[in-house]
Amino acid sequence: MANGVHTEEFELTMEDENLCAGSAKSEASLNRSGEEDEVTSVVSGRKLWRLVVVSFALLCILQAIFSISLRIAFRNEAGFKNLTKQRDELKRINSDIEGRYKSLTEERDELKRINFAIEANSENLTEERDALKKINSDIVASFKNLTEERDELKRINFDTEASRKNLTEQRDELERKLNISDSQCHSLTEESDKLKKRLKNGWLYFSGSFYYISSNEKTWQESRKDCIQKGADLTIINNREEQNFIRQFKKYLWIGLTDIETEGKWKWVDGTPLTRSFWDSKEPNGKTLENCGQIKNPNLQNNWNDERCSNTHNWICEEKGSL
Ligand code: MMA
Ligand code: CA
Repeated sequence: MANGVHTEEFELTMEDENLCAGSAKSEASLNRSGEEDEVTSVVSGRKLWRLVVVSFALLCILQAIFSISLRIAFRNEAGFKNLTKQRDELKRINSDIEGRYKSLTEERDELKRINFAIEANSENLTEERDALKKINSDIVASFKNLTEERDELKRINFDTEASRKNLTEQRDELERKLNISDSQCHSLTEESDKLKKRLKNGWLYFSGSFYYISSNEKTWQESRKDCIQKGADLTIINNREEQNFIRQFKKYLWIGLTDIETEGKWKWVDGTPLTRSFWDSKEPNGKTLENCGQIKNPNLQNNWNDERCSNTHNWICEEKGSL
């Protein structure tokens, strides 16, 4: 189609050129047929002719331009439609852009307003920031002081705790000692009272023991019962010193010695067998009739006698103890 258009255009151009060439040939033949005397009229005719030719040429040129314009216009009709379409599309795009522009403008204005507000607040915020910085600085300083104070208090508390623990231990120790002392004091007081009472009631002290000598007479069994009732028992003689101590009272006295269980097998009232004895020279002689021990002749160093248990005599009790 494009080639067809070009061919048509070329033919028209050639036609125009032939027309113009024909005009030029006519002008040349007129020039050749003119007379000298008819110069003026010829000149005028030539001028007119030239005018005609020029006008015709101009008309040719205009026709050519017109034809070309028509061809171009015709050829561009589709392009025109396309351009219209593009224009509409561009219009639509432009409308969109305008919408967006409007929206952006509004957003810009909003941002300007916000920016303005921010700028307005910026100064206040800066002041507040500086104030907060100062407050923060004060808090940091205060925190440091408090931390130091806390550490100092911790140290003091630690010392106090150690001191308290030490004091508590000392107190407990003193209380323990005091309790012991109390207990000992109580015990000693009781002991003292007991001893005072004993001494007041005629008890005698000798070498780690208290002795009681009866003022009446009883059988051996009743005598022993009395001693036990007094918290003591009939006397056990362990050595010469004790023997002499008892001998000095110059009385016949039941002592805590018996062979009542087995004849001849003498035992003390605490169950221990007799090992150190102070029998009179002919004693013991009572066999199964005399089964209870007795201090008899005070003038003799060895003065024990076996005696009938049912006889009545004074007796001597003994209880271990100290002053
Ligand atoms: C009493 C009695 C005896 C003792 C003789 C010693 C007469 O009996 O005490 O036990 O052996 O005296 O003479
Ligand atoms: Ca005897």
